Amino acid sequence: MKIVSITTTPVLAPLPRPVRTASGTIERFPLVLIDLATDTGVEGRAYAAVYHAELLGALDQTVSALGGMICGLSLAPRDVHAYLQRRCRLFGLRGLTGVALGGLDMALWDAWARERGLPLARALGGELRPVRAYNSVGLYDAASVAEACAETRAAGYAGLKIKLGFPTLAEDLAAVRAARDALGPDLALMVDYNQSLNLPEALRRCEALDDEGLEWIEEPVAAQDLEGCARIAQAVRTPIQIGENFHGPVEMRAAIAARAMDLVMPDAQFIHGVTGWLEAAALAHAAGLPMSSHTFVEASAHLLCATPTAHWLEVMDAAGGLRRRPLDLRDGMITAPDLPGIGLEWVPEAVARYRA
Ligand code: SMN
Ligand code: MG
Repeated sequence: MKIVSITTTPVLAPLPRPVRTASGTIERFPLVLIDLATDTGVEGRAYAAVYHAELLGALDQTVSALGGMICGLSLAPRDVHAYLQRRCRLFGLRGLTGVALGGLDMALWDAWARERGLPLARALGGELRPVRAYNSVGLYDAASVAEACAETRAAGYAGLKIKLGFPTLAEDLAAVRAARDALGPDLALMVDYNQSLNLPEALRRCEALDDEGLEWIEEPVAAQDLEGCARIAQAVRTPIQIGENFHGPVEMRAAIAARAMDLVMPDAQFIHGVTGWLEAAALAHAAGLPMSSHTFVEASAHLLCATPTAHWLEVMDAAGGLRRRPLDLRDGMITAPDLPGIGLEWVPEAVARYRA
């Protein structure tokens, strides 16, 4: 079976509300929808994402360009992945080229699993099973966070992640305490600084948050500052979580070597797709690190079924406004659809409406 074409569709996907972070706000999610066609009629479907609407055109062109390099090749996802790694060696696979590879790789595995009539989780040798899921929202102060908590409880999630990084520690603490009160004792609470603090301030704030019963503190400092991350992880009892900014499994290997985190959460796209995720899952297993997902909820619900140290599934539903099927969330757990591949289908009217 050969790859005959890759079609891309840039969209600004609608969100229930903008996602405010300490490092910028996402009003609508800039996505490139990827459709891969083969000579036998089997299709593959996935998407790539970039957080800045201004870069959507560049991502679209990058996915198309890398897609052009693989037309005519056999549909063997690992071989195609290795081929693209070789082809891109001079420029490298960080940034747009890396996320384009990640999106294409997901589409390749989707087609590969569909061809076998198996959900991706089973095609990877895992059983399709429920995975513990948390709702991931933006920055809410103490006065407004209760509403996000109520929605999270009502929807049936097992936890909530809020952004932090207000001008003062007092505001961060107040938001955490208000969220904890509103969530009740049974739901987990995570916080995410999106790399917004310098090291002394991160040490001060993380130490101050240490008795708040948090599931984790995410990206307190620049994700590339592995030494800084390691110092915080050493100093604080609450687990430090990083991983969404690992560009490929090699960067995760470096973070493990530096003891930069207690928990790890690669992003299916940034880690270079399903192929990169499986390598990352092996690294996490060998290092004894619980591994969670970042965005890309549809593919991640499958991937965590094939992850020995699977921990939490993040629901930051970037493509939810375009997707045909709602997420299957029950008793705090999400199960990927029992359909061939990732099980992703778009609503054509929504795609046409939000096309960029
Ligand atoms: C995040 C990053 C980018 C877009 C939305 C959310 C965040 C997360 O860091 O962990 O979900
Ligand atoms: Mg994060």
